[in-house]
Amino acid sequence: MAYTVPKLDDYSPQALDRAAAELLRALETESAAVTNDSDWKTFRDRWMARKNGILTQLNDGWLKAAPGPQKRAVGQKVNELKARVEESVVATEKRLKGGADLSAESLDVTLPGTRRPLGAEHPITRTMNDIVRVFQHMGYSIAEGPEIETDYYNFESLNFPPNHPARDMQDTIFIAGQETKAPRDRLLLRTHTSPVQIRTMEKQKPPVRVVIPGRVYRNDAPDATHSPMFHQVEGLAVDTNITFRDLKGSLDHAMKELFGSSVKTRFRPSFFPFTEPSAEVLMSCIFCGGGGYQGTQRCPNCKTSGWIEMLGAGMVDPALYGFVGYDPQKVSGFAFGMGVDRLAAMLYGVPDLQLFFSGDVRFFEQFA
Ligand code: 2NL
Repeated sequence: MAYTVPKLDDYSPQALDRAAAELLRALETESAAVTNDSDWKTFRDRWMARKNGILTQLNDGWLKAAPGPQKRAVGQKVNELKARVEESVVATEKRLKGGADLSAESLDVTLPGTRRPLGAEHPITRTMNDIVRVFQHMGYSIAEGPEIETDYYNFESLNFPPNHPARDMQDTIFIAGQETKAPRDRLLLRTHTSPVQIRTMEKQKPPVRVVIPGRVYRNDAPDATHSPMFHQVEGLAVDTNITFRDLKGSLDHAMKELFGSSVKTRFRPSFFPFTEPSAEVLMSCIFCGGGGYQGTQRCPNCKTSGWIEMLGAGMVDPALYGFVGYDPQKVSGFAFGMGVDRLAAMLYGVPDLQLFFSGDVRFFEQFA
């Protein structure tokens, strides 16, 4: 039989407690019987509806009808019951929402689960991490920066003269609709990670030791050896008394860490707008040991030269320090940059760069 609010004839504390206990038993039983949303609404309304809900009935039937001297005690009891009813309604709803309903209709535990196959580490990511780790061990920090850059950070602050060919539309991917901006604020896709080194120097006083891995962009048609998006790791060391010997020693050490202590390095003159002097860094070929031949076969990796081009590097052009508030009389430094994609292709024997960007997990699993 469903509970109904009894009329109270006896307002003694004992009678009040008995009536309250009966009500709470009914509350508990009805709460336990609630199994779905619609049940819960009925339950809530039966107990809490302003119009003729059980709480309203308590107010009208017990409190208002109580004789003067008992009103205070009845009022306290009714308030207590009201709190218990509200609690129960909230708790019942929580039980419905929170607990997973394991009944057959909502979850068939015999169905196969959703497969979430693991991917495989990308060989470019691995190569990039391998390079970065060597410099981390030499005390370098890692920095990253935006791939959409301003003309200022990508070119101007790096000493690229206004008519340098790298600024040409042929090379650089520009963001459309920048004509209303001042030339230095116009946006483009960074063509190297060097802007991050400028940003690092702006934020941080020397000494600086930083490596920057990241994606860069050039307007090149994709083929076996080109991609409009590729990867670089650049590095920068600025301090007092940094010399070209530090550059040679650091990069020679880095190549030995990466490829084994028997590799040799060689430096030959080169040019970059942001370094003076500049050098190309070559490493003895790790495939043929530097001899140029594997048995009687010509080594395809070094094309019989015995050397592989690994990096570009140089002493930071003192003109750059002016852009970042360093004193060129007090500090000096070296910087280097290397392309990751072609190196990864050579190390993993991948004949076409486009395979790296296919997103086919079966290709990546071969190297994992
Ligand atoms: C390459 C050559 C290089 C740098 C990058 C650099 C950055 C600053 C100052 C001076 Cl902020 N230099 N970067 C220097 C020499 C070479 O990259 O062949 N990269 C793939």
